[in-house]
This record gives sequence, structure tokens and C-alpha cells, in this order.
Amino acid sequence: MTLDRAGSAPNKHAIVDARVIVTCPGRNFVTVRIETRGGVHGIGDATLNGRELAVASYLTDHVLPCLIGRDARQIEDIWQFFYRGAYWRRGPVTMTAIAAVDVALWDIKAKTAGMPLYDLLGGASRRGVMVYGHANGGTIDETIEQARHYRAMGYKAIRLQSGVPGLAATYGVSRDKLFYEPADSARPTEQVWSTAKYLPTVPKLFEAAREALGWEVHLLHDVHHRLTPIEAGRLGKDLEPFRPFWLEDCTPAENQESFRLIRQHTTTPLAVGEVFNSVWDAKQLIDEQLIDYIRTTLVHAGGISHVRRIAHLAELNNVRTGFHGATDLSPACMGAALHFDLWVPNFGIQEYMRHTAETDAVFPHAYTFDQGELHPGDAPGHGVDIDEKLAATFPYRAASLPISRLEDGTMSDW
Ligand code: GCO
Ligand code: MG
Repeated sequence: MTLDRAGSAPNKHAIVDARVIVTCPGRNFVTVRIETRGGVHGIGDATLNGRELAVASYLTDHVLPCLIGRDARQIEDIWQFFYRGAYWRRGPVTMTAIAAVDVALWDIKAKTAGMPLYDLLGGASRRGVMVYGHANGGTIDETIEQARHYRAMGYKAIRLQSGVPGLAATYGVSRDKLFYEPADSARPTEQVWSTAKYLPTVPKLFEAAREALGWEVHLLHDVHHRLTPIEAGRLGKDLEPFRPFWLEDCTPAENQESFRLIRQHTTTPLAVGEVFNSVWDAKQLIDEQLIDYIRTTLVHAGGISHVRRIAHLAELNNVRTGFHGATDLSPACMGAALHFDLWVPNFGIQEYMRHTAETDAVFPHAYTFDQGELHPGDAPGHGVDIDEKLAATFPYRAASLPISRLEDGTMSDW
């Protein structure tokens, strides 16, 4: 069945081409490109770090063939077709695939309307999108030196991560200071984790940072799912004197109730959700106001059509957005997220890790940075495209995220 009104064919909005492009300009990216009979095309990011080919196959084998001949304007019906119609719903692979299609279709709709996407969503609600940069170093001093660079570049918000004395490597600290990239080897590398060694270092880092950087700048920290709820409560309390902007992913969030316990112990704002795929992962956290920022990744949680439902639920509960924007998400994700951020009423902050020059060349984009804010630009659509010829010169290379073990060898959360 088609939802076209009788007599509307031939429809220039019919999808005539839908394909997946895999490229590795320094790291792997998966992109969906959709084109209509009228010659309008749109792209969506489908990159799921370390599981890129699973999404590419899901798209090529199960999703894209169903798009041919469909009316590109019917974004909601297409979304529901792939979500309800699949029977096997949710999960990162499925929701990333649906999101990529959704973002590409919104790109097409906005281009067809001749509007920047933020205008189509409801118009700009602010001048620009405040972003946070990443300062990381092997020691507290190195991290602070990096943070000073970010201040000099105009950043108003900076995430601080530093090495932990006694641990050889840890999440968030890399050799390359500008382009943090954890997927460092074809097979997962192993890191050793110790909560006892980590817990005292973060308050020291924040104390030193406030002394060196003052109180004007927002400071953030990512725990990367490594603590128990009571440990998270302790860390939140220890950081209170330094007024962090947020403490991120302090514990794995499969058990949303855990956050009740954390909340009882600290007024440090909490951010959660970069690994969530749908509103159901966040429902209790938001309904009970157990978090302050929802960090869904636009392209891992069903795209604009679904993430806006999450944002609306969050708005009702005084939760603001703080979307994931790591380098393993392509500029096509960043562009779409920035349009969303410029519009969404309950915007909080946007993560921003710069891409390498090769990645920027493969994905020409309209967004620009100025004084700690990104602006998505006013090009029709989401303002990001892919140079397919250049993309083809960077073939896929297997890369996995690391894993983490406790000092006695027990598997732990990375
Ligand atoms: C962040 C994230 C990333 C993730 C990465 C995994 O806050 O930016 O935690 O660093 O680890 O996106 O693919
Ligand atoms: Mg994170």
C-alpha cells in the first residue's frame, strides 16, 4: 500500500536511490545517502563505533531496499515502518540505521523547502550552540595546560580528564590531544581499572582547575560508567565545592533506579544517555527527574523524529539536552545535532570534539565555531554533504574500542 493520494504520480519526491557509503578518513564512518526522482539528496550518519559493518549490513540488507519508490516526504510513516514494522525493535544497530534514514529524509525535506533544518523544526531559539571541548592529559598539570588552550580558543565549557597515578591508561586520555580516538586497534586492547586509585584524583583535578582557570568557565567530567551508585554519590559530593557543570555516566544506567540513590547524596548535576537508543532507556530517569542532562546521540536514538520526543519529555521534567558529539560520530551527525540544538527549547550544551582535516574534507559542512559556540549555518538542509570520490580513497579498517579489567583480571565496564 502507498499513502500517495490518487493521481499524484509520477511523484518527484519518490526515492530512487538509497545507499551506504563506508569510509575511513582516519577512522570509520558509515553514511546513508538518499536521492529522490527530483534530484534532491540527503545524508545521514550511521556510524556505531566498533560495530560499523553491522549497521551497514542492516541498512543494505533490510532497510534501504524498502525505501525505493517510497515518498521521501513521509518521514514519520517511514520511521514507524522501520520501528514498528521490524517487530525486533530498539537496540543500537536498529536504531542507528533508522536514525540515519530519518536524518537523510529531514535533510531532503529542508532542502526541498529551501530552509535550514532548524527553521523547519521551529526556528532558532538562541544565537548559537554552546559546546564543550576536551582537555585531557597524563597528569593534572597537563590537563590544565590543555584547558588553558581551550580557554584561549574561546571555549566557555571544558571537559577535564586526566591520567590516574598507578594506572597505565584510562578512558578519556590520549596521546593526541586534539583528536581523542579510543578505537585504537583491530582487536580490543585491554586497560586496567581501579576505582580506589581513581576516586581521589578527580577532586584534586577540579581543585587545581578552579585555582588555575577561575570560576567563569564551565567544567565537566565523564566517569564512563565505572562506579557503583554509592561511589558515584561520594564523587558527586566531593566535587560539589568546585561546582562542576555535570558529572557524566557515573554508573551504568541499565538500572535507572540506581540514580535515586545517587541523587539523595549529591547536588552535582548528572548527565546520562550517550548509549541510549530510545525514550524507554531514559523514561524513569526523566520522569522522576533523576538526571539533569540527557545525552542521547542524535544518530543512535532514532534520529530527529525520535530524539525530539525524548527532548519534549525532558522539557516537561526540567531536564536539558547535552548531546553526545564524540569524533566517532561524523560531521553529518554534528550538523544535524546543531540544527536540533539551535531550535530545541530545553537546550543545555553540546559536546564537540574536532574532526581531523581528512574527515572535514570528506564531509564538507556549513557549521562554524566562534567564541565557544557552534552555529549550523543557513544552508538549506542540515548543511553537511559527503564527497564520495574522496571517501572512496579511504577504505574501511577494522577498529575496536578497548575493554577494561580490574587489577585482579575481572572484566569491568570500559
Ligand atoms: C563521550 C563518550 C565517548 C565514547 C565514544 C565511544 O563522552 O564523548 O564517552 O568518548 O567513549 O563515543 O564510541
Ligand atoms: Mg561520555
